[in-house]
Amino acid sequence: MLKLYYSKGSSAVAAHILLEEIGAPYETKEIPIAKGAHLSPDFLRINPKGRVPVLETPDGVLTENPAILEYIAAINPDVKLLPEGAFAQGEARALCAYLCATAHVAFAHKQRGARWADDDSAIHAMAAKVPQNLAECAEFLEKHGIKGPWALGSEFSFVDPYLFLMGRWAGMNNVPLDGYPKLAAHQSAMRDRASTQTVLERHGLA
Ligand SMILES: N[C@@H](CCC(=O)N[C@@H](CS)C(=O)NCC(=O)O)C(=O)O
Repeated sequence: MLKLYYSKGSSAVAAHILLEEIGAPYETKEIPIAKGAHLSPDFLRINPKGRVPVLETPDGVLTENPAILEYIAAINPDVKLLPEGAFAQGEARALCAYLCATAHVAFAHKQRGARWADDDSAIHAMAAKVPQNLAECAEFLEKHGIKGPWALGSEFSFVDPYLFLMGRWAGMNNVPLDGYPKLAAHQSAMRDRASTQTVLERHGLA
């Protein structure tokens, strides 16, 4: 059985929603980042990066949101959450890569600036720029990232729970998505899904 290691309110929300979409039993283990559990020796043995989400699978441990999300979709072909064809799959991966390496990293500069600088004023300056950077990410996603109504067009896919995180990253930085109609509609469509509602409840975000 799959086992998701998560911290409440973290980016693990995306994989959690996807597991609910699949509808098969899965296990979870909470790793509260606020209590430093992600840096415990036990957890570091599972993921030496000290990050969540982590997915334990019958084949081994997977880390990184894009890999975890695509894997869950790929092993459940009946649920049809992996787009068909090499090009459509490439587009899905490109969007996941953007969310992972650009949008999520832009968000991380708010609290994790010490990863990129030692100087307090540089860390402060990076944090101050987060709203602007996230607004630029939202602008890009609105114009070039999301086809609508779902990320890849008419079909819901494994990318959608990941794109949903953009609302949280933006919201936590006072970047309203109202000015981005496709993104705002996507947020609302995601919130209408039973999977999202279950997971937001479990993460204390409902
Ligand atoms: N690139 C990784 C990023 C994972 C990540 O940074 N997760 C955050 C929670 S959203 C975390 O574990 N933070 C703990 C830390 O940064 O020390 C992914 O997409 O899975």
